[in-house]
Amino acid sequence: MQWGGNLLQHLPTSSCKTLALFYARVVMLGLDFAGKSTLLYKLKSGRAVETCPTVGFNVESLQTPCRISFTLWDVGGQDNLRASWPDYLEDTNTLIFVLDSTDTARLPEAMAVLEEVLSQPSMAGVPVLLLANKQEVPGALAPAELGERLRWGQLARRRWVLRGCSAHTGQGLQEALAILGLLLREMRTRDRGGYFLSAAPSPDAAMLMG
Ligand SMILES: Nc1nc2c(ncn2[C@@H]2O[C@H](COP(=O)(O)OP(=O)(O)O)[C@@H](O)[C@H]2O)c(=O)[nH]1
Ligand SMILES: [Mg+2]
Repeated sequence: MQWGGNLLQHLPTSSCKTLALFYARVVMLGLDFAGKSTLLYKLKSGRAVETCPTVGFNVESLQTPCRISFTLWDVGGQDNLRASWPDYLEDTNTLIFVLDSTDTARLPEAMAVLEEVLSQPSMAGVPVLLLANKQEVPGALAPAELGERLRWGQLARRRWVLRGCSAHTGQGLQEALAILGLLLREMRTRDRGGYFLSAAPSPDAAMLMG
């Protein structure tokens, strides 16, 4: 189940060929234990590696399927580390926010933290890819169920997409990368004075919004 429609079918088949290459900065945040570091290394190496709590950050260079190169910053999510998050947010092209779909008890905390991050001046207009991780766990909240619990404060003011995934099995990760590529490309269009924040979004824009 996905939230925001099947974006991949709306990707023009020619988009990979016509894409100008550029280098982007993507920051990945979320509560501790959401699975951020596991996601980072699964994306980098294809393997589910054992992680320990991140103190500071991890960073890797990756590519979207359309060959947009980006650095993915995985910043420690423990309570006492969150004060440093604003230091990482300057010049962020897209935020990935990871949710633990099995941790309904901490969902309100995750939403409050997301809201605070998005209220930083440097995050104005920055699109958000919400990853509902740990989908392979029986009883995990489906993305649509999570979507119904999302707060609409800062999210309503920007492009966002919610997808389910599993850093353990790799389920949903290629789709997530493809969507990330779309968001980065649109962000770039906006920076060039394109349609991204215009009053009448494109049909794809409508598909992307939750
Ligand atoms: N079942 C399951 N466990 C996961 C998944 N992703 C991460 N984990 C586990 O969740 C725990 C926290 O992962 P970690 O990547 O360190 O979380 P972080 O604090 O957000 O960086 C670890 O025990 C991971 O093995 C997933 O997709 N499914
Ligand atoms: Mg970590």
